[in-house]
Amino acid sequence: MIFQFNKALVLEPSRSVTRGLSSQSGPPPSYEIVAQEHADYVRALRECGLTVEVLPALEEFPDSIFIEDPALVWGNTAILLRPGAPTRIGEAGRLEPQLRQRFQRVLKQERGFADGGDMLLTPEGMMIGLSNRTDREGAGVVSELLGEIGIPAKVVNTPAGTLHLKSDCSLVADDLVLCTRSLADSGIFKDFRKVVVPPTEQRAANALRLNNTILVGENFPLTIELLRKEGHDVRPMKVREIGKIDAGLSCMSLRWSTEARRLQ
Ligand code: CIR
Repeated sequence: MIFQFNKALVLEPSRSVTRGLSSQSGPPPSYEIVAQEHADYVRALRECGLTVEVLPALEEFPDSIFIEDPALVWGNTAILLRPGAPTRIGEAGRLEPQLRQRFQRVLKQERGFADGGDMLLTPEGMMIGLSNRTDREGAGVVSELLGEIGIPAKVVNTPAGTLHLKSDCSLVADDLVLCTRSLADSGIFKDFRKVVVPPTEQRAANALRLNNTILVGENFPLTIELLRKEGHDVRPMKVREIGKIDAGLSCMSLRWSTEARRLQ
């Protein structure tokens, strides 16, 4: 059930995306190439069977293209989060009216900080990674809100130096995680089978399964091969430019199924 999606919301990249937050020292991304990568991403979502709505760009928020971070969505419910980067916290307020138009129930995190990139949904519940963006108070408040919609939550540690929990892992089947070596060794996935990304392809760990297809960065051929050997349908995606501002594939959309009721 957790890989079944029929709807997605994305936000057009703003020209200010060139000033997006980055932990890297290289050149900033080009707006034009980010826009191309984003258009390819929207096409991929549609070809995976999702109805995608594209919201207009928010120029005053350089990272607003990463719409996964200010909200969580499930079935007919949305949870507005409080993103942990000072330049991003206002994104949630801008998203609120859009979510109210589309979801019957909108809950709000009122305290602490939490980014959607730190939330990994599994068939057993939500793993919430503590990181520089998600603090213990925020994780606690989000756990309570998830409890209101019947999703149990478990708070885990994100490896030091990693932006988000999902920068280092993705669930690609009910019992199979794609992750970095440090997360594989951390014990948080002891009940899952694991595909560990090669050391040269750390960023491949942020993949995205949509229905029966897994989107993976095209610059990660070894990981693509490992997943195909597991029998998965993999669609390589261009992510080099958004990678310059620490992003991957899950962060550019909010995805849900209007049919979702219970986790299992
Ligand atoms: C940021 O630092 O917030 C953005 N430059 C990247 C956010 C990526 N989000 C995600 O992986 N969920």
